[in-house]
Amino acid sequence: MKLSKKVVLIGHFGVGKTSLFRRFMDNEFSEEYKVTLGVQIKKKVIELPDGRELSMIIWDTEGHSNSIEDTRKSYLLGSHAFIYVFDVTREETYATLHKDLEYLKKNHAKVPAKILGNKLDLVNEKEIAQHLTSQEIHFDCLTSAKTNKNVQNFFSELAKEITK
Ligand SMILES: Nc1nc2c(ncn2[C@@H]2O[C@H](COP(=O)(O)OP(=O)(O)O)[C@@H](O)[C@H]2O)c(=O)[nH]1
Ligand SMILES: [Mg+2]
Repeated sequence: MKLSKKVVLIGHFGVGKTSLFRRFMDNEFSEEYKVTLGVQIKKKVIELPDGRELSMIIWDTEGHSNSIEDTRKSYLLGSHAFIYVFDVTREETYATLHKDLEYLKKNHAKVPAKILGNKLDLVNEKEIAQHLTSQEIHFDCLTSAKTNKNVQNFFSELAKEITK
């Protein structure tokens, strides 16, 4: 049977959702900022360590400026995982993290949400990790869509987790 999972990128505008999407899908990156309108959806077939094939259907949503509740409900429905992306250089992009996670838990209780701090290339990793921890921002991974740091690894781990 063909394995297929829907994974949705969410988070504030400009945090790098589309860049992570492009990096993962096509190994490309651009400095140019083009706002995503609505959603773009692409499939990538990856091979799991046990030899099975997984179709990861990634939804790159336009994001929000205020709260996850502004995201269209239909984007979130039927997901197997959420990737909540924030920008490590912009505090306002993780200020609503706790509230947004609560919303997801309440409305999509069974769907795992991964927290990803992006634009790691712009900061010192150790310092930012300490800062986030002191702010009680718990993250699963820190990435750079620009340098590709931790991106492929993050998606591989996620693929394993949602197919266990
Ligand atoms: N330095 C750096 N810039 C990034 C990174 N990821 C995205 N950007 C830049 O941040 C801006 C917003 O990125 P985008 O992917 O469109 O964000 P989105 O609105 O969340 O989809 C663009 O100018 C990107 O080039 C990163 O890891 N490092
Ligand atoms: Mg985008």
